[in-house]
Amino acid sequence: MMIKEWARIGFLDLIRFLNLHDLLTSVTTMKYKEIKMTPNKKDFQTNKVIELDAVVVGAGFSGLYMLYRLREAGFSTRVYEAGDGVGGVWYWNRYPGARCDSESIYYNYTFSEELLQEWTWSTRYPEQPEILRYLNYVADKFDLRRDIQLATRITAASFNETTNRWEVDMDDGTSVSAKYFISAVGCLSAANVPNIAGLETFEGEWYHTGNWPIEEEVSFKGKRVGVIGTGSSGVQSIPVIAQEAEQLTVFQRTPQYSSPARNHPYSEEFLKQTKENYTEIKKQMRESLRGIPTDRRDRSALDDTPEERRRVFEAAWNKGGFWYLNATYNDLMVNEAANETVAEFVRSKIRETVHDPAVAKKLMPTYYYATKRPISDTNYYETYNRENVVLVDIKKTPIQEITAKGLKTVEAEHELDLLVFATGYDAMTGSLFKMDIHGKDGLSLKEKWEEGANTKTYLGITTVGFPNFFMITGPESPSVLTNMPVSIEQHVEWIADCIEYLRGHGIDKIEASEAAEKAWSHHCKEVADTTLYANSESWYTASNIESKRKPTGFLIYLGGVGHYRKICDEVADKGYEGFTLTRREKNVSRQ
Ligand code: N01
Repeated sequence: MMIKEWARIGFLDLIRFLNLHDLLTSVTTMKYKEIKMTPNKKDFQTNKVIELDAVVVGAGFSGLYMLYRLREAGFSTRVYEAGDGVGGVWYWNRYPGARCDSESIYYNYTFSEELLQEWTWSTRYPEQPEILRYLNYVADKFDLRRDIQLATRITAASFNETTNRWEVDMDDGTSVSAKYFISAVGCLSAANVPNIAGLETFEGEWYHTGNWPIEEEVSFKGKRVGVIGTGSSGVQSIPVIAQEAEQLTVFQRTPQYSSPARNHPYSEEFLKQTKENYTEIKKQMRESLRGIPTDRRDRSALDDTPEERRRVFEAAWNKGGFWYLNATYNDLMVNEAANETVAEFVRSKIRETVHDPAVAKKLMPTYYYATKRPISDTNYYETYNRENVVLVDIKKTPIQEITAKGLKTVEAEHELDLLVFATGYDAMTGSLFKMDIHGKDGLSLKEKWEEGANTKTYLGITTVGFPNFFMITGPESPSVLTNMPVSIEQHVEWIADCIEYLRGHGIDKIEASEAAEKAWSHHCKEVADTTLYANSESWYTASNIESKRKPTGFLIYLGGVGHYRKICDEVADKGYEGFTLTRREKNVSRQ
């Protein structure tokens, strides 16, 4: 099936076909009761129960905008953030070489024309400190900090069926009550340090890329450094570490498809043109497949001759960034033979770049292109030509243990002073599971999603059994396969509009219907099953986490940003089709 055909799959038709209309918007009456809080549901400093309209978890891209939208609409809202500063993943990911692989002019909020005009990015692919500065600028510009509580982790949240409110507990012992509980935890924020025997005996320093020290400067100078993992974080950090370390040993389990980012400063003229055209750029981003206005050629890779194909791939390679390579043909992810053409193109580049043929061979992936997230790099493959860099294939010679002096594979012991875990995240659900979330009848989110979240959400925003709970970029939404700020803005706006609708219609409780959830999950799976992504062995399917090794299926909706937006809008236009809305008898609004 061609990608353009995905757009024809009508989710709402499916709902109609399954006769879900009768289940929709079943309005029951229920007397709104006074909130009864257990004694510990208090702020211990003031000894008062804090009652809010909404609690938002996390102060990254999602949490900041959610706060802004809800506050603008007059809802009392508080954001809780575990970090000491705003920024979410951009606060924690301070590893060397950390930068964004979406182009900066697209990787920003678009909701404020003033902000678009005021902020100027320095380079095409911005580094972590610049993105963090941007998010801090946003927090200040919109006066968001007064409603953000930093250094506070939400540990638990439970839905009180008598009050139809969430009771939310923090790690400082305080609790609040909120009508709406909104997750803005991000998809990739629960760091995964694999359970390798002996780590506690290691006498050197060790760090995870996603939890890089904040105050302390990590120096690689004169050190023997090991990096485990060659995903985006490994591929970005390896070339930078190699320049400083005395010796760098890379422990690679699976090679990656990576293309050069070709990062560069923006010219003043380009930035001026961009700012003048943001209205059109924004429209293209919102209607696109992946949230970036790249023109995906509506042509099969197999319709071109090998020479013509090579020319097309070369042009994309030279433009820089994997998004361009992905956009070369419309069937790279749905046709094995087409996929092999781009896979072989990248392998040919590795062959050309890496001097030692044995090392080049180790670096060549053999799985379908982009079924692990592709990467944009700066001098990644070139780094293996350096004399101080060694590549160890730990699929062939697995890691046995970490010792006091370094890391032992079945073949050799590698002495190390510093070890970097670039081993990724418990993605999509890991951060949600860090909180003990309970819905109706005490149902725990962890238990509900024990076998994978991929079969149990409605629109990737809500899940049955957890009323008044919303997830920004949750499992089964387009999220991480798109330019994130675009998907984040769409979710935040949809959730804010929904909450305003509930207030306007005197509705106390919103919950997805089982039938709608089933239909949505079925739709997500049927779209994924038409693609090569269904074969993915990566965090896309949670197969990187030992405890989740059971195949969970694909966790992301592949229908595309524009198409997904239409579905969500149609659901809202039809009075929140697929949801059960419970009206309160008396209009005792707390909002
Ligand atoms: O993590 P990953 P990441 N023993 O899961 C290996 C986003 N991101 O932090 O492939 C040995 O991709 C694992 O091997 P394998 C982006 O979406 C964006 O790099 O499972 N090795 C793999 O090589 C990205 O996709 C930016 O066989 C082990 C690596 O560790 C996502 O975050 C920058 C292992 C993990 O790769 C995650 O990227 C950075 C073990 N036990 C990240 N366990 C931007 O540019 C895992 N590995 C925006």
